[in-house]
Amino acid sequence: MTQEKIQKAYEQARERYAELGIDTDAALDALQKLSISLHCWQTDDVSGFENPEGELTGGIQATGNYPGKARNIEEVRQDVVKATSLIPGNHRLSLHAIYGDFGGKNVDRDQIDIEHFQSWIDWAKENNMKLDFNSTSFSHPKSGDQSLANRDKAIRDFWIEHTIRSRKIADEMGRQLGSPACHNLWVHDGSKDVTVDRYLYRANLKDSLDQIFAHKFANVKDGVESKLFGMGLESYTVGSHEFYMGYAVKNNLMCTLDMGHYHPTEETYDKISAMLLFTPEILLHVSRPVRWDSDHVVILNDSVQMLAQEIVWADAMNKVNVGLDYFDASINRIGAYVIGTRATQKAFLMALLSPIKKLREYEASGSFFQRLALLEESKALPWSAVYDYFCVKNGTPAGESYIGEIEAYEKEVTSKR
Ligand code: RNT
Ligand code: ZN
Repeated sequence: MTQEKIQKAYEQARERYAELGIDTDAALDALQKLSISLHCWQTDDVSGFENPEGELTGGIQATGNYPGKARNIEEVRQDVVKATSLIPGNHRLSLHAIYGDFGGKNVDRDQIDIEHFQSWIDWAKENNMKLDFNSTSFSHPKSGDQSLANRDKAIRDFWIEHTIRSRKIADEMGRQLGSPACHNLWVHDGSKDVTVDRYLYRANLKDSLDQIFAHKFANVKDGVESKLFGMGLESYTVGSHEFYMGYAVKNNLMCTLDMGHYHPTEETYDKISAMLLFTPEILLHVSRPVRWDSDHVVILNDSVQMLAQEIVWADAMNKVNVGLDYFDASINRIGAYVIGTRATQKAFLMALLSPIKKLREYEASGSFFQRLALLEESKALPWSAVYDYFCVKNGTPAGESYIGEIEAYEKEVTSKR
């Protein structure tokens, strides 16, 4: 596809959309403002730098053994730079606490501090990126099954200290980079089999969170993420959806909605308009569960499209923080980033280009056949010509042409690791 052809196709698309009263240039401006938070853990299957060879625990698992995973901080950065060069727009990077610049030293989780992330902040500045942050409860000798909800107060205190420090680091990232950092709190906490003291663990978790959030930070937006279950922890989850929904509403925090954390037929999109009435903002983990919380690479499926529609139609793009969360170790990892981020952008673009005014008119007048017909027809409008143009405008490859670039990077860089 030449630039000329892309330009021509865009002009035709613009005319077609104009017939429906849709302004493609306005949609492009809105898409340009959408900063997606790329999850650093796709580069190395959630290994981090404390003990890259160690086991991933905490009820989550990365499956696959594709060669070329990042082994250290330089390689993570190099891969993120490569991925973002193939994704149009300006994006954020979400770090986990195990990705600190520890300089070969053993820094325990209750000892992490700003100094271990200063080089990330400097790197982010140089690369024109903003940062988000996550405390890390898994893959540690004190992880156990319940982290912040553990029966043992010493264990809870350890994770409380870790999480407060994580939020402090996020605050400094937000301050230095001039954009509040989202801090996401996801901890594993459950049990494998029938549990009788369910109230006790939840009371423990609530108390731990109260201590954590008693500390106020001006440059952090706090999200709390629920989960349906963890692997090996199938019978009981302390931090269930009801638990965190209640906690977030009471404490004016964001709920983090991970698309893999609900029942298989339960859709995330329908939670947006309900939650925004009761919580300040939302943090999203765009993901793709296949039969379970499998964290497959995001694709342009119905769930992601409907999620984007809900956000756009609720006029909530400035209240929803879009982050990704998947870790596929079975395919080229940089390719995984590029596919998932571009798919997320496409979903938002389609939503921004939907004939919502007309759809609302149909709905208000009870014209339901017409509403469904227009929804169906709008799926096939030439949004991809608009996306190609968006890519060219941002100096990134349009269409499938990024495949060759990732193959070249694999040949020159990742296959030699
Ligand atoms: C796990 C949660 C959590 C993690 C990351 C690594 O089920 O989705 O968000 O995937 O923090
Ligand atoms: Zn998640």
